[in-house]
Amino acid sequence: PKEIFLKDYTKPDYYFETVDLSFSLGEEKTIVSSLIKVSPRVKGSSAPLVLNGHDLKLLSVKVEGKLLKEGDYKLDSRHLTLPSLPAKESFVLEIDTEIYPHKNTSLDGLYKSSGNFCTQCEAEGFRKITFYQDRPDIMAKYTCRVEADKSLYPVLLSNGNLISQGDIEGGRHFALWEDPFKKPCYLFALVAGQLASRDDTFTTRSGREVSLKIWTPAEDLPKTAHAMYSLKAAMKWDEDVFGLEYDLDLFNIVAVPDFNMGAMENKSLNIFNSKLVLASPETATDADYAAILGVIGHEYFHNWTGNRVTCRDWFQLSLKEGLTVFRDQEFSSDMGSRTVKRIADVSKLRIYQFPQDAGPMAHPVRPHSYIKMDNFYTGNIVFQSNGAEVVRMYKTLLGSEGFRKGIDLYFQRHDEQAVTCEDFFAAMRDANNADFANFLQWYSQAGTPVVKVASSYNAEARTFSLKFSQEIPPTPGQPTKEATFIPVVVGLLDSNGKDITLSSVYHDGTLQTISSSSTILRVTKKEEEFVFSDIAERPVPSLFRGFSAPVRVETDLSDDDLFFLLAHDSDEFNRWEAGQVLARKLMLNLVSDFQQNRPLALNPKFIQGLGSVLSDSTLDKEFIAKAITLPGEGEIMDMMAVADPDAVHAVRKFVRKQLASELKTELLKIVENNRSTEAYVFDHPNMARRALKNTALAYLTSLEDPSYVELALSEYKSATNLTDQFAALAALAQNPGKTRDDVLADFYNKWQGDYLVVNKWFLLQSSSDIPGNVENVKKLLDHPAFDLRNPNKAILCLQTTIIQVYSLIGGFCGSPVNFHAKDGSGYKFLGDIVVQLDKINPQVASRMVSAFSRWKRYDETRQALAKAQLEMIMSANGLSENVFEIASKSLA
Ligand code: BAL
Ligand code: ZN
Repeated sequence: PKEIFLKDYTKPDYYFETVDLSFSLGEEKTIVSSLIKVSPRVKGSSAPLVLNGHDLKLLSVKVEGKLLKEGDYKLDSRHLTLPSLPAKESFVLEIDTEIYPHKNTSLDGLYKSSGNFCTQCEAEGFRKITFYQDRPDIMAKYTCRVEADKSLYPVLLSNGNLISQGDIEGGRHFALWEDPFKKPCYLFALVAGQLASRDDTFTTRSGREVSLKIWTPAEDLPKTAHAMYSLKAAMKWDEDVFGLEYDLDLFNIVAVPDFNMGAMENKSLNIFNSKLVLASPETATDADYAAILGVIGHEYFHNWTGNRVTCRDWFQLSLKEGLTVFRDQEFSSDMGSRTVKRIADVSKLRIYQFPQDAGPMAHPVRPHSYIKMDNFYTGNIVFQSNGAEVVRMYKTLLGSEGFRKGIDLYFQRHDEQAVTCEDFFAAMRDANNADFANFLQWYSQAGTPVVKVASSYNAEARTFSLKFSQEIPPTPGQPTKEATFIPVVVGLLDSNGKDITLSSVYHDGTLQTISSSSTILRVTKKEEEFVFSDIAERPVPSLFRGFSAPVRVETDLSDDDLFFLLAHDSDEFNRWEAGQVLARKLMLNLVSDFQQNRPLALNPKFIQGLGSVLSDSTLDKEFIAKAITLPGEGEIMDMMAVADPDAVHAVRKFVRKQLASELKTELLKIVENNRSTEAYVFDHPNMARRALKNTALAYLTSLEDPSYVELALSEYKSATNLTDQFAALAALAQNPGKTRDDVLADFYNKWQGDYLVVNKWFLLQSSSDIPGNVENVKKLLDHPAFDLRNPNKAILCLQTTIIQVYSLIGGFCGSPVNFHAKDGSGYKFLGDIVVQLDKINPQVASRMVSAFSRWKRYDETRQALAKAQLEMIMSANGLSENVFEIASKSLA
């Protein structure tokens, strides 16, 4: 496989001005005709035109209407090369290809999902549809004619506006679509099938009436109300916050059961994995509702950040994704609780991004090279969170107004262009005349910076000093790193826990006056000091408020300081953070006790600290739920020199049970006081109430006390929505035994007709930490609702395959104690699955194989077992480039 480098980027020799596509969809084959107006970048160019193409049968090529003979072009398994072309300002190229969507299980290009045709072209799927310059800097205006059997595919959709439609002979019909905006081919989309729509309208602030349609199978339409609400909220929010209006008269969303990603932002025809569209109180949880809001927003926001202005090349992916993830985070924050959303996003960063940045797949926000671009889409929903943090730092440094000025200039300069991360940086800088020092390092250096902070108070001089040192650990191909620009938002607490009004800070020979309770320190060097003056007593510093930079922080704060911050910090995020730092320290110490066979004992001050948060009625309920949730096992393992899944698991379980036992009276009160028999409402107060109640219930049930098990069973039975019902099920499923088995069986019986709910049932079991769970997961593979093992069924009925692979296999890898089982059973299970799955869907297989990537973090026995599986995978016949890249880099 060939590695592609950013440094090798060259402009295309030919541009495409217009593209007229025509699809004749059929059961056995589909004919794709394209007519492209081509113009050389340099007049009179004699460069060959190289087109990408994969799994295509070429039927014919014409240039200026003249049919080319076999010797007139070169065809290999990945390219069609036209060596001699007319020396004209522009010419017409026509290509006919034949493709087989019903056999396409990669879900990349044109494929069938539950009997309907649909497409996924990002990053490089368009080359599986027709020969094309499949790169984002080729932006053209498209028309698309779709023709199909009318009874099988009554709905025919593509990008832009519907120009005409009608019946043709043989029971077929057609629709002609025209997209007035230039776009790269990765934003092309086509859908054909038996679909019904929920219809609504949105009037933009300049008075354009936009028709909104959400397409699903007719029986699912009642479950699209929340998606429609989310879309309209997103449209309004983008106008209010960024002044960005929708630019066409029609916006379509289609939900399909088989989709590699969460969703896709194709121009005016977003395609979604159905789990991110369909919701009803009985079949979706609060988390699903929140995810739908965020992802509908995300894809809609791409219309400007991604579609109107796109990436010059795939190395710039963060230009659109980092920015759009940031925008969807802000949208969700404004629709709910800002602190809780920030906590959730930072947790994801710690669970997914930081470990990746410390492993063999570490890459900068803008990578230098890749083998398979798909491998940068590292989660089916969550990805590019580092890129979003970089965008957030611009906002932190510039403030909301300055950030908005930068965004305005970005669109003023680059509308309908394909640009780079530097272009975004330059717009932010120029609009604000800002000094961003060495900020650009964030784009080119991999790895998570480690920032150490030492504090000292000088009572005589009434000064308080903060000394920072930063270091970025080595990553593959980058042994040494430069300092980067780290914005540190700081406040100082007095002995009453109140913010001190800061008056001035001395740094680098200059004295800066301030008059506020928090300030931003610009840390740009490997080591530097900031000294606050006029500080009457030793303060407790609150550092990196709101998580102002995506770094790992090590401070000299004592446990007492951290308990003080947990109790008093005016920055709610940092209250949570103080509790997490304490929990991590405490758990790491207990891990060492466990490893040395010392008895485990939980610090009573920690119990007391969390107890006070638990009973503080002034706090937001969802915040309390987050604050009493312990850091995950992965986070603790991430801090160890040699990760020990068994010890970490035992310790986390121990701490949870201790907390539950000591705080049971308060926890029980919480469960009792936060029930509701009212109809389900998706709003922050109700979600917060449910989150707190269900967190408390899980704690209590972990005690395995019959009265609490009874309580959870009664919550399960009396629940009026899936959030409460599923939470009670999950609480009960913690403890192996008959109650667990019975309640899981009951849940399946109730929901077997709804594949999205069944999916959650799979995930709950596969990610379970009950001992020896690999055997249960193997049994689930043979469950009638799961069919990866049967390749024929997998192809015919992808619906129950790809979504469930994420749940069943991905879920299993998310349970450290079972995936890393010392006998190697978890590794063997995954190794076998990856080889099978790679033949069906390489993109999903490569996401699964990533679970092996940090094998060197474990003890020698586990290392040997994991390495053997990676080697077995590498030796498999016909390995995809996707899996090859991850497996080979992991072994390197
Ligand atoms: N552009 C890939 C899908 C997404 O950003 O949601
Ligand atoms: Zn996106």
